[in-house]
Amino acid sequence: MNLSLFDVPRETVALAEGAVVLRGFATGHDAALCEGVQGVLARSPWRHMITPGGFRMSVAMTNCGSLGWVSDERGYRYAAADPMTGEAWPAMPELFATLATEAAREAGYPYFAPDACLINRYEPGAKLTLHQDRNERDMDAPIVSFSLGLPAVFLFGGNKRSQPIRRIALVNGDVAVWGGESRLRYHGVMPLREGNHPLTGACRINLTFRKAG
Ligand code: MD6
Ligand code: FE
Repeated sequence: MNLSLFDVPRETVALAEGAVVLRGFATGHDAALCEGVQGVLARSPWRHMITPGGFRMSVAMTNCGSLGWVSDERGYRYAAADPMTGEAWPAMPELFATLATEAAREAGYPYFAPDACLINRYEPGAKLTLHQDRNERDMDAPIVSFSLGLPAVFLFGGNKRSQPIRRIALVNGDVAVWGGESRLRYHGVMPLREGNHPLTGACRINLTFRKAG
């Protein structure tokens, strides 16, 4: 094995019923995942979507897979075509789907077959306010979320917005898997701190895999 300064040994951390962080799960695949992201970007570039309330999101996004998450003045939803290009979203790289299925299995969800991968880019200051993921049709399927590049502080609350919130550091290679009793928990990401990562430079990239359709 070839551990660098940025690698984390594998470990499973329970967050709540149905939710775990697989520390270091994707560390050995981080460069290949980033290459996959570059391939997606060549056809569906980063963009800052607009919230239904009319605000520009600080996180830049794109998607791959047969469905992609989109937001605009009309609301949040999944769409088969990229509204920016009018074309289908780029296909999900095989490695993405394979790793997402394997991470879900390790977390106790043996049949996860994602049809959507939302790709998020956080630059310093970018954040995701507390939200629930509720646009997917099948709430029995978990969400599988890969962190690449700079570390972030993940906010993990309860099923009501008012419940207490835990803070969890997510670093390059960590994978959060989220389902069952935890599927509708509120969560978010604190404003990203400045930094430089050998893989991604001055940003964090997050891949969240869903069964959306
Ligand atoms: C992020 N993730 O980590 C944003 N949602 O950048 C999410 O919003 C998320 O990580 C549901 C389940 C896991 C997640
Ligand atoms: Fe989310």
